[in-house]
Amino acid sequence: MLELKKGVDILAETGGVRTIDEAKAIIQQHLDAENLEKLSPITNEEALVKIANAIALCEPDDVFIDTGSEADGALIREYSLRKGEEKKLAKDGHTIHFDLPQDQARLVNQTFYIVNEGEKLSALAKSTLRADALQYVRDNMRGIMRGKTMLIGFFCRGPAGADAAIPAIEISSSGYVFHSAALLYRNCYDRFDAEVERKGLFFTNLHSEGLNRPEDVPNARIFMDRSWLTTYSAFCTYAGNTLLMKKGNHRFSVDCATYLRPGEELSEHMFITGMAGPGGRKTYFAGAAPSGCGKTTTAMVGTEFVGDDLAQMWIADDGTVRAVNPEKGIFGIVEDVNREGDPYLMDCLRGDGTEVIWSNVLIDADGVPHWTGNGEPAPLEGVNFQGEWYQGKTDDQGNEIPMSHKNARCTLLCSAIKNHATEANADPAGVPIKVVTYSGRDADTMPPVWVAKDNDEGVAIGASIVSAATATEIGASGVRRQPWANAPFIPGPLADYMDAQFKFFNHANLSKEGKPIMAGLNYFLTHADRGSAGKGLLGEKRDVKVWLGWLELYAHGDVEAIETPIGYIPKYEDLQKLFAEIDKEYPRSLYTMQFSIYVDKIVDRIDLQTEAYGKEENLPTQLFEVYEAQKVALAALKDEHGPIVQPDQLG
Ligand code: SPV
Ligand code: MN
Repeated sequence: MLELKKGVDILAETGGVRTIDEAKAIIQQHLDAENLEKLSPITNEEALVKIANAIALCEPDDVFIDTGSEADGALIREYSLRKGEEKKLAKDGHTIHFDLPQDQARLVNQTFYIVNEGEKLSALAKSTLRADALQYVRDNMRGIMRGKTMLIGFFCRGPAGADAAIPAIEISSSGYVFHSAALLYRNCYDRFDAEVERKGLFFTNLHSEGLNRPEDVPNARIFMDRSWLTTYSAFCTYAGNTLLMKKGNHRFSVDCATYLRPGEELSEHMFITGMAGPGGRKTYFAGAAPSGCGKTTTAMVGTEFVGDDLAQMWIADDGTVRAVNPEKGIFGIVEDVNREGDPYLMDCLRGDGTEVIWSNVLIDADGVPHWTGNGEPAPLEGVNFQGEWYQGKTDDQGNEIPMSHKNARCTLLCSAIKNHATEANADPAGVPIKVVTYSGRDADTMPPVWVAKDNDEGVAIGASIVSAATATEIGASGVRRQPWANAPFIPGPLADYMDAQFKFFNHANLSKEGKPIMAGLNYFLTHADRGSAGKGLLGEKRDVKVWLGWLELYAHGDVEAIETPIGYIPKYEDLQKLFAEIDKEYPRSLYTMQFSIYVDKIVDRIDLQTEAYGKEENLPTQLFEVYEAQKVALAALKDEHGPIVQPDQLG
């Protein structure tokens, strides 16, 4: 359930502004003539009341309205440098921002949904009662911007006018957050009122870093008020905790899709990318992967890269699934980004002419950034996320401190990347999604690629993603279930979200050609887990092109596949041809290792998922039907061929 405008509006309660006249008086009092003039095109009364309340609560010294103009962008960059939030690097347009050592990733244990009494949430979500959140905001955010400037900007999460695009207000005292917002989100100052009118709602985000001291980080909170579509964030700077147009508003978008347009719209933690196929056709993919599992790299393998993190999807009148990227930039992990795996991104990071905000990498004495896994000689010393650094430096537990944090990032415009489909990313019609993929970090069970036999099985692939924990979330460890790679961002019960997935991918309005195929991807199989004496992973980053290339062909019926109980897998000869196109030998022995069906392991996985989902209330029965049918087929397969079945025993 999603009940909008239910319970106390914390911002209004703490700001004390109730009417548009009171709001106008506060605004008049705190904005200088220039900024008043800049705010004048914004006439939406609800938006003005939100802004006035934010001012009344946070008590900034002054207020700056970001119109998205070049001049305003320059002022924001200057403000960030003046405050010391960013520093210039040797290369023109490059800056470094350090988050406090305690604030290097999403603070999952300090991130809460605000709930009303009696409201049901996802079993995987942390929540706090409305009254407690109100108390926190009152105690901690009153006057938090004293001595600072409040920056206010108007954005749209998606090309203005797109069916699934949603407008958002960003309010922060951080120049870094606003500089990042300028690269990552579409400014929609000119069309904000119209977009709110069209969509019928907007999101509001309020952040302040406060004094930005390590001792304050334990008191940092990230709140999402589902009922009032407003986020609050204090005492942190890491963009995943502060630039809440990203994951904070993604959570609201999931709610809006699930409860306001169930089965008609989806909001996913997915890249969007296109692959050129035979005859110059373009086939678009949307793919989910948990944080830190190669989503950005996969997106950039496409010939028509659209976005690397989020997708807003809907069913269009022409019977296709359409997707827009709510962002226009990337906030990408830099660890292991190198020439071989990510050539276009490396051109931006090491070449001239791209504006880049680096965060939490090592800066050497010459003002050059360095990071782990870049394939370049490492400097002996410099400054990184924890201060002075030299090779071999250890922390107080005796562990070696890496050159750059595992979650160190680069922020830049997508359009800077050579294969970016900038026009497609600006089109409110979105791109037609023909292939949907789900991937995790799975060392030992699923093959590199398999296609669901129907879309119920496809939804089950999404439901069954697992991964090893990654560095993007503080406090996580071990192997975990990662439903749709979206679970951290699903506010309501998983059953509701899952039901919307089954409805969406089987929607009666989808045409035969428009209905996407759904597939699993896994780049993380290891030699050891496939009984080989070899070391490390069975595949390499460049293989991604082959897996996507095969799916592109399969989606158009240009290749045949081998049927297995879990879905369709590629034939050796087709893969061999695709590997030849990337100048790589593809021995049959490798194919056999990668695509053999490890029956017992898959059954164990199904049992794990069945048990875990069995604990959720009102789960759609289709999921259990898919699992049960697969188990029966796997048992029959094992009876016939034993526990490990090679693809040539099936073909
Ligand atoms: C992720 O962790 O999935 C990200 C970065 O995309 S964050 O903004 O922290 O969510
Ligand atoms: Mn993400």
